[in-house]
Amino acid sequence: MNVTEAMAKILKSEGVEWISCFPSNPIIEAAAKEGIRPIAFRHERGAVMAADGYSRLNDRKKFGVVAIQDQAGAENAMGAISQAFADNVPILVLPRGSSLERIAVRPYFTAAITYRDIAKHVETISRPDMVGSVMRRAFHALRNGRPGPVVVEMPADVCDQEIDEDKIGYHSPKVSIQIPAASDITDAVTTLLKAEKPMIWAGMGVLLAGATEELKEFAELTEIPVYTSMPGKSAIDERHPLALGAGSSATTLAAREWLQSSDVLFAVGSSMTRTGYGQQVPPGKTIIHNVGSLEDINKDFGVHIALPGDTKATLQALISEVRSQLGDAGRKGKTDVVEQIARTKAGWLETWMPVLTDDKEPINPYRVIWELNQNLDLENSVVTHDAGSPRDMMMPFLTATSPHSYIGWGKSTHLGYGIPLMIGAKMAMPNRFCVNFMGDGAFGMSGLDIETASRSGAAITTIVLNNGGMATYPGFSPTARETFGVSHMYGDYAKIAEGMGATGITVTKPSDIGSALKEAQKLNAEGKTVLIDIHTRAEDKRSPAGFETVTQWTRWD
Ligand SMILES: Cc1ncc(C[n+]2csc(CCOP(=O)(O)OP(=O)(O)O)c2C)c(N)n1
Ligand SMILES: [Mg+2]
Repeated sequence: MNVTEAMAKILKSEGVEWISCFPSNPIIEAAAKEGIRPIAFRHERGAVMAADGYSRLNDRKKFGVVAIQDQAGAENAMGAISQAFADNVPILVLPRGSSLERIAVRPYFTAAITYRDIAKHVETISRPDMVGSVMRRAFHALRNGRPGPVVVEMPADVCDQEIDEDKIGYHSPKVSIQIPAASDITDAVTTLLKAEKPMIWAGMGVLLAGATEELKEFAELTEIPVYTSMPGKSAIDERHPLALGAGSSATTLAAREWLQSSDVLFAVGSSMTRTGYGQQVPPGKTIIHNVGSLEDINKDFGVHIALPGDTKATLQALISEVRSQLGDAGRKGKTDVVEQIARTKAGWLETWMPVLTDDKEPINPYRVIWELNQNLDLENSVVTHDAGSPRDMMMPFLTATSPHSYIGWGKSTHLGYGIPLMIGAKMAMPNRFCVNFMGDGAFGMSGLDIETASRSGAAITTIVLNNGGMATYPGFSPTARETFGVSHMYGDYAKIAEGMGATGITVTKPSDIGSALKEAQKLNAEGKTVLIDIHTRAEDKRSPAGFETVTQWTRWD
């Protein structure tokens, strides 16, 4: 067998069931021969984004694998790999490489060099007998330490060479669980129980560690409310009385209030990265920080008690410490935190109800979110936003229920991620209704992968908020916009979807959104991909700030 075939055998032995790809790379054929299904996307970025979606829902037990060609293919994939890197998502990227003698010769693009800044681990197979050790390091990096893209570049001359099966020498790496020091666990619990107004900041690490039950139990035992970061959304059921909500730069009023006034913040399963796509943490708080990657502790904040280690094991240790300090019931029912949250939530929702239930035309995008909450079986769905205003409108208002019922993503937020991300999600959870919520600008970045969804049978639903422009930038470049039409665009997206084998539904009346969503769920269950083109207006209101409206334009006026 040759080195490429040896790699396919290793992938098979690691339980890889499918790979996303864009031809050509001989691993596609070798994988197919091993019974690993290749799904070709319309663009390398889409293939990477789908691998990302698959990994996010598999909690580091299975990984998205993506195969692409050298040069143009490897160059084209960079945006999506950068996004997976920014969000700490473990994917295996397999770019074909040139023959070894071209690696340092201009203008050849060498992924193993250029990807170093956007990958957790990068390696080239530079000799046939290295395939086993390179792949061992790759799977170790996927399973252990900070998650992130892992790249194995496959030089053409090396990968075409023969290798005896008994020389592959692959060893499958296991997960190593690390736990914080016992004295730090005791200090953390003592500090949290003494605090005046503690809160929990839960990140994606809670989901990846499969620690959502432990998070709930710890919050209930201590009556400490839980905020989730954008990637952490769905780590707690947002109907839970201790749930404050999730945040990008927008969030719920309850979350904002707690973030402002809490004295002790316990970050769990979160890198606590300062980002414009997240809530800010005001100075002066005592910070307790759990995360798997030690290098994230003291990165953006001075941390008082560091709990580096596996998030599930850490929460379990904290739960037993609370029990040993307070007894089995903890302090359940002994604080008025639940009432405080309920009061804030009720007042906030009351002010937002006219927006959420707005029945004017063109449709208010918040009304679409309201209808999603009413018409989806939320526990059995996976919902995601896209870059720009769809993200900030969804974050406070779409109710995440079961773990992974929502995918919050984006630290550089690549427009158009939503469609391929949902194809990957559907591959991971074929029985869930997978829906992405994007603007018409975002559609332009990945719209042709609707055809990938139709062709592959990964039946997803795409909602396009068709406002004919970019509401994300209301006052942006007035001369360029008014004189030259920059940021205006048009399209009959339902018709485009029909041309790609999907069902297109156009909605212009708020009262028709619910039935369109029901129809989409029925069609997806029958294996048919759906696009709902909703004629919306630009909407600038963001939670929890005021209701000021800046944007006056809309194409449908
Ligand atoms: C690849 C990429 N380029 C640029 C951006 C910056 N960006 C964020 S939102 C946005 C406009 C989105 O327009 P649309 O999808 O129509 O949503 P709307 O603003 O109208 O709600 C742009 C250009 C981005 N996120 N990703
Ligand atoms: Mg738009």
